[in-house]
Amino acid sequence: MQQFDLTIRHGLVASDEAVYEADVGIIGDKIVAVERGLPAGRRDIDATGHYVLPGGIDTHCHVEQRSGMGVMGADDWYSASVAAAHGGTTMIVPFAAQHRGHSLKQAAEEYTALATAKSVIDWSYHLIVSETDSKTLNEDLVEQIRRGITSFKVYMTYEALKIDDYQMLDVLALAARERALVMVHAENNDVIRWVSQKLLESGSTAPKFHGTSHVALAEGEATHRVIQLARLFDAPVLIVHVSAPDALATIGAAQRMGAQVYGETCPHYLLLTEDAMDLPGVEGAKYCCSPPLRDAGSQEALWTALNDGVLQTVSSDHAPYRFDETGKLPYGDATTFKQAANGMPGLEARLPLMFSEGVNKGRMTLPEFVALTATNHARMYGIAPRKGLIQAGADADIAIWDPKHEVTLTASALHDRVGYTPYEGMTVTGWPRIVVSAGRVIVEDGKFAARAGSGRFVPRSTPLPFQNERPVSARGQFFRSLAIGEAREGHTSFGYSDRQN
Ligand code: DUC
Ligand code: ZN
Ligand code: ZN
Repeated sequence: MQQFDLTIRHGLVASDEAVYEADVGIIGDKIVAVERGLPAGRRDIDATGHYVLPGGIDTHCHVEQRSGMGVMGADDWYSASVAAAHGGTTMIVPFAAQHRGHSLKQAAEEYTALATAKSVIDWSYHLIVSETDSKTLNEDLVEQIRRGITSFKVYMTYEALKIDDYQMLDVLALAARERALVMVHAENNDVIRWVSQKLLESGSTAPKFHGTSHVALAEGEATHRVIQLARLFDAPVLIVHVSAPDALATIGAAQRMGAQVYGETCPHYLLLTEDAMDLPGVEGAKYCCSPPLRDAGSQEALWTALNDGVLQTVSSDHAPYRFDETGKLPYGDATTFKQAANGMPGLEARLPLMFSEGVNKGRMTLPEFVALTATNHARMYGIAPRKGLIQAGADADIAIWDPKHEVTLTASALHDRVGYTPYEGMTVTGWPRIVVSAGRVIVEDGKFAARAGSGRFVPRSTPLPFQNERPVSARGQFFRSLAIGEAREGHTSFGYSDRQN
């Protein structure tokens, strides 16, 4: 047997299904053996008392990206990937955003250049599609999908990014045809706009009114609407950052009807409540995100939805806006809830929070934790089997996890450039002692060693919903063919009737 470059021995390996004793042998960037009793490699790590976990994959984070409100985040690909690595995440998939009037192709190329130069861990990106002209959809987007960018996000709110229902139909039809996954920010724009306007007119400007304006039924309505639009084509959709029971009920009902609907939530919806937006002055702006934080009942519903499989992924939705004029407070203390940048940081703390609050508190098992933070992301977004599991043939992306290590979260101890953490002062139990990325030890006992640009682009294959594809209904077939101009009288799929479905 060839000598291993690196071995991780005497630990407990965890997958999305089981936890078991095994050693891991690595040659170059790949795992080549997972079994008991492996001989020591050139470097041998003693993982006694540790879990050996697949490195986290974060498929929803905003890195070096201008937001829908036009604000640039504080983290670039270097700082974001370094922060991710410190928390045990070994692949990030942020967003290359097309802003209106700009080319999708150019957005993708510019973003690729930034990531190539700076990321310290492996990466891909989704696209944000804000235009639906033929060049964007039929040329640029198709080209991107074929080079391995097999998912993209659309917004139903934010004036600068949102697409209307007609555009959504074009997007969903194209995604069904090209086997790409549509991620949706589902909130009813006009409800938010109307409530915000009335609140501002009445002088209600404090951060807590962000929550009032993004009322849960606005999320529920948009979630229901986009699911129905997707069902026209039997197109899969993934609802990102689900925050409330209204949306959860809609997603669950659609799943029970057999619709290919998936969902994601984030640690802040599980662990924080709307009360945080009601801190004195503008302090609450730190906690404004969209959809907003909800109440304790919503938290319980989200934990249950993770257990029941209604939601498949937990992402950070890292949105790195500083608590100053560059991000949260463009008008200082006079900033209204409508002007504060939306989102909060969370890349580095995602795994520790989910481990400490999820696994340690008995809300999920270790395999569920692995599924929700790594394996499901890999499968859902076409990264498996290369990543997301510890198995022979996979990339050697591993977090060697000390389940007893206590860390008190503070802005200064974390590695992003945001300057605050919504979890300031909270102690978590469980942190990665060593992080391995593509066979390289890049974090060891808090010390970091990897150069900017050493992460690699990972082309993604077909997302899970398109693998083992279920038969498309007569309705789906008809509207898919209508979208490509093939539904004509005399054509086999013509004559679809709602009575059939
Ligand atoms: N949507 C996101 O996905 N992230 C931050 C803010 C938002 O509206
Ligand atoms: Zn969003
Ligand atoms: Zn986001």
